[in-house]
Amino acid sequence: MTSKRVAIIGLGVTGLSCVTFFNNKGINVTVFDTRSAPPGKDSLDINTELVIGPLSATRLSSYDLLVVSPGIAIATPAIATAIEAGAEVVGDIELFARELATPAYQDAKLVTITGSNGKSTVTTLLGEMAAHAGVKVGVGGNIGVPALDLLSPDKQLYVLELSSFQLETTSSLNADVSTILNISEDHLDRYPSYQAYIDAKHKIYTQSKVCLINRDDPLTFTLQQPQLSFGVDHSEFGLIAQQGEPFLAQNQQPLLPCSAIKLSGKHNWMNALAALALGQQVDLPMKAMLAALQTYKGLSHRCEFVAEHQGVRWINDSKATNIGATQAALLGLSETITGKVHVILGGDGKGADFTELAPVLTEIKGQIVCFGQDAALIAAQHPSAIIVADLMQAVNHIEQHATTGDLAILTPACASLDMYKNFMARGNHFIQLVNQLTEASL
Ligand code: UMA
Ligand code: ADP
Repeated sequence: MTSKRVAIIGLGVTGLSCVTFFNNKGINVTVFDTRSAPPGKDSLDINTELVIGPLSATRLSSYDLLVVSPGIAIATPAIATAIEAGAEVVGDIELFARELATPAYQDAKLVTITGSNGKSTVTTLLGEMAAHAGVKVGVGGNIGVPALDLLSPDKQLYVLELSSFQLETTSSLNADVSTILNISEDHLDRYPSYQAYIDAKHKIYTQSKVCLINRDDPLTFTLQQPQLSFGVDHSEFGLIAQQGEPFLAQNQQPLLPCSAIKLSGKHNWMNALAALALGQQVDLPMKAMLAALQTYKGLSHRCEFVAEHQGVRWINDSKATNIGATQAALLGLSETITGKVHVILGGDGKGADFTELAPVLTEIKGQIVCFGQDAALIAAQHPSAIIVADLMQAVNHIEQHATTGDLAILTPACASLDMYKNFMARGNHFIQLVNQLTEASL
């Protein structure tokens, strides 16, 4: 690799991790970024060349290896031209995979996780399970810490959350076990078709010794063997009832009552089963995994309880950035209350077909309030849905209509980028608005 000319495309956290990786090997790279002020600019070593502005096909074609960040599509014309001219294209996960295959890491195990929803929850949960078992674990990937930054010879296990973008440029992972948790429409602004998105997700199985599928989602199925499965019925990793109470189970043997899991909603029981199946494949003791399930409270902005105000429970699910996540939240949480559900939806729909949301909205007896760029597209799915200007108006509208026993949830089914920096900023704004309601009534 040393004689190759290497270009890093994108100077976000991924690009920076790649620069560090090559610099540590004594290899000089050139960095390209189309943004006028890429976020990693100030952290870049002054000896590393940075080219800012539109990507040039001629210039990129003079490199042997293009390391493309996940936020940039490899179909971008300048990159596509360079590939046609003979350049090899990889991403940071491919660099990680090649490094993990070297003798320094021969004893480390690898679990890879993808899916449209639940990736971060399962990835973090599995990390907690490993930590409970005393295993030295590195947890990262799409969840935030670039995979290359995790590499260290003392780690016994790596748990990587992988996006479809990352999988597009990856071919050499040799994971001990991998899963596609579920597939529903997402990122249709980036892919030419839904099938292209599904195909990118399935690249995870071809780079894995064992595949974990979701029995309830045929889009996760594969012909590749060996495989194992999780799902709501009782086979393999599944659910059973004992004295009317649901239990997590393996081959119909009870493992833990679902009521003992800290995470709420049926979709999280599925996430728990997936984590148990993955953990068992890399030899984590069942006892430690079950202990972790009873303490792990979940991540912020995922069906997170905010406050109870005048008998109404307010829930922040800002991370629901696609239709599948919103469906899971509305179905999973409506079973847990006696009153009505009121829902706030909207933002940047990323090209999704919102007619798929209509059936679940039909079940909503409370207010359906839409805001943001695609508010009209969503409001068109239910006759009584209303459109408001912003999140503050949405919260105030629901406050005026909700009564004791109701649940009010921000579960937008959209990305936040039309109005916020990211889903965290949107969720934090929602929390602030709800807390203001509570304070005003004191
Ligand atoms: N960008 C440009 N020009 C460039 C390079 C990037 O405009 O030359 C834009 C991209 O279009 C994108 C943004 O900058 O909007 C960030 O892109 P990036 O590739 O620099 O991203 P990183 O900062 O390296 O973060 C990436 C993942 N981001 C994306 O896939 C967009 C992070 O996932 C991930 O945590 C990080 O690597 C570490 O692995 C974020 C994400 O939104 C959370 N992922 C998507 C999702 O979960 O839905 C896939
Ligand atoms: P990801 O990393 O795939 O975006 P997260 O764990 O961050 O997944 O959760 C994102 C959203 O998806 C949240 O709104 C959460 O409530 C919802 N969610 C979590 N697990 C599932 C699941 N198994 N099926 C459907 N939706 C889910």
